Amino acid sequence: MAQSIYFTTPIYYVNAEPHIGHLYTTALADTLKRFHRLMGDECRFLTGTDEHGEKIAQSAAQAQVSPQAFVDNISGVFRDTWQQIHIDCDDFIRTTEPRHVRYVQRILQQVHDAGDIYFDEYTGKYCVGCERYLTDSELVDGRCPDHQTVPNEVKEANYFFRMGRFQERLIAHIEAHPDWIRPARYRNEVLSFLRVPLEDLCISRPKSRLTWGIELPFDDAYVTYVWFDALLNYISALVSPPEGRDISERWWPVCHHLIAKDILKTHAVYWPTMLMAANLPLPAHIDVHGYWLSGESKMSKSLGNVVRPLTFDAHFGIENLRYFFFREMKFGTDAGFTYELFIERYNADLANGLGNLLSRTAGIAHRSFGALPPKGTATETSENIADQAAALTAGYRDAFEGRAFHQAIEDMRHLLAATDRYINEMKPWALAKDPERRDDMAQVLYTGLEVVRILAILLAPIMPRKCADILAYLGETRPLDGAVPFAELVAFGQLSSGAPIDKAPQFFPRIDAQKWAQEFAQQTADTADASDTSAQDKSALATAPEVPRVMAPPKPEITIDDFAKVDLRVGMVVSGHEVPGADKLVRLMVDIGEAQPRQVFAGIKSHYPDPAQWVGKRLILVANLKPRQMKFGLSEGMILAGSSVDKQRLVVASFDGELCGGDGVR
Ligand code: ME8
Repeated sequence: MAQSIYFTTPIYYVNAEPHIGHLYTTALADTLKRFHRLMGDECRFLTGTDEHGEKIAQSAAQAQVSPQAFVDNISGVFRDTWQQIHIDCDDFIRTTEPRHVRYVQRILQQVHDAGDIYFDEYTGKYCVGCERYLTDSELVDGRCPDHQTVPNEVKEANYFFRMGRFQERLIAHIEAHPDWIRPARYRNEVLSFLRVPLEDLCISRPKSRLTWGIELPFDDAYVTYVWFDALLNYISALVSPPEGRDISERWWPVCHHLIAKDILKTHAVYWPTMLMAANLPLPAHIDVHGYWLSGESKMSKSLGNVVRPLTFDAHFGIENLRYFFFREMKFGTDAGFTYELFIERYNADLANGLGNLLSRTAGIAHRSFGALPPKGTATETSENIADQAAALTAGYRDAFEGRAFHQAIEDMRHLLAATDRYINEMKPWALAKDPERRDDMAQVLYTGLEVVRILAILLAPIMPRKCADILAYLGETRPLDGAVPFAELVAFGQLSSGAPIDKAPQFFPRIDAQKWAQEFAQQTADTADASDTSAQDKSALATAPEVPRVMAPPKPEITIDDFAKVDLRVGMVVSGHEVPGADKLVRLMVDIGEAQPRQVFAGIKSHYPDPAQWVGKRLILVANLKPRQMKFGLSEGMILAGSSVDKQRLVVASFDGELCGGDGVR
């Protein structure tokens, strides 16, 4: 029977731009939605941004813009990033949207009326990174283990949610639903946390200290605080969806939360008790994954060791990273990301594995038949391969539903290896020379190509566009949306023999590991003492060796008055965008202190492929250059840049120190 499932990702803080840790959970939701669609189920997928609180207010202050301008910008970067890499979400919620604010106030009032919110004075240790109080037992050497900072002692009169009142009910729920929190280790962690009495939860901040939040409906001197605000997004988005009418009854009870272990407590303790207080059903599942590590530590914006999705996409293709994610991370445990490991896995599994199987079989089929080969007469080995494929497809649903992606991929790799062995034994390239063995040759090629067809269907939720291209090449055009039953799609023996095929394109070209190793070594040396903490986004920082300079003759002399006519301003980039259809241009929105940021088209794309990398940076803008109407829109200024010493790259001009945004430059 078809199921309905509502997948949610965390809504991400907008104090910094997305990195591949955020991408993992988002790609997970996207993959699960596509997988369930393939199975004929119906899904809804929500993601979004978490925009209130102390840490966002601090980041906005640092960037010298209003919190609203700041969150508009970074939330836009999240949304644009997901769009550019084809994340298929049904809704994107922002906690600053009126639909969300309304709902939070409604629930706060309801829980207050029921007597589960009270006013009291409290002293506690607050971690701004986690946006919550930490208990002494959570601290390691007096520091937050995730952010490695010493929490602030806060003493304040505030509103509290009677979380403790729901402790027994929560324990009973977890015990009655063994797979409510998955994998089991996180369920056990929550149960052990619940062995000690649960403290009530502080849910407010006085406006005298923080205004950047949602006002309490029963006390306008206070705003509600991060978690009571943020968690409700999962329902507020359903109550007022983009489609219009309330769809919460249909989708809320079938909700699967996807989160990493950093927010387990908030999702498995705060959230269900809030729902109990509001008389709402609990979500169906909480699926918890581990961390992507960079070296020894969690990849995180506060530690600065991040890789940006769009930068990765520009160099290696985002779908290849999605494959790496699912192959490398055993769901629930941590996994390491390095470019080197990615390249190794890509070359082994995709370039030499799937890609090579496809190109070697399709190449001979194209030359010998000009078409997909006939089935030929089955052999014992080919039947074994067909049986192995049948076992794989039969176990696929359980593997994905049990979040055993890495296992499913390992089984796929075994099938691929068995098929490769068969091809090596049968040597179809030699059979092609013998007219009497045409049937044998057809049979081997058919088996190889049929395995590719089946694997491309199984991998389509993970690499949707790449697999769609492979399937189209193999003449498999049936939709992967449940219209054709899954079992029918993947039954062995459906390759359309006789359909013409072209020479196979290179679906997975090999990555030159040595070339990249040199590049990484060079960049590590160049960035060893760089103060920019994003320096570890290595591929964004490609530099080239120094070569002697040749100077062009100076232009005719000008006076200081001539120079004074050029109005140079310090501008802060508030957002950076791709320009569809333009190879060289990026679109930057630059704030120089006017009512609206300026739109500037800059020809820096080939040197700086990720336009979002400029957000928050200060550049020099020629502010009184006559605006230029371009094919893509009006360009209202020009940013200063020069050539690198080797003349190979463009380097955007910046300052040796912080400057005041909007000020003139002399
Ligand atoms: O916690 N490895 O937002 P956030 C794996 N706003 N996943 C990672 C990761 C890593 N290194 N880094 C980030 C918040 N993530 C709150 C959530 S929900 C009502 C409010 C992913 O921006 C992972 O999904 O800190 C993690 O749970 C989430 O980003 C934290 O995002």
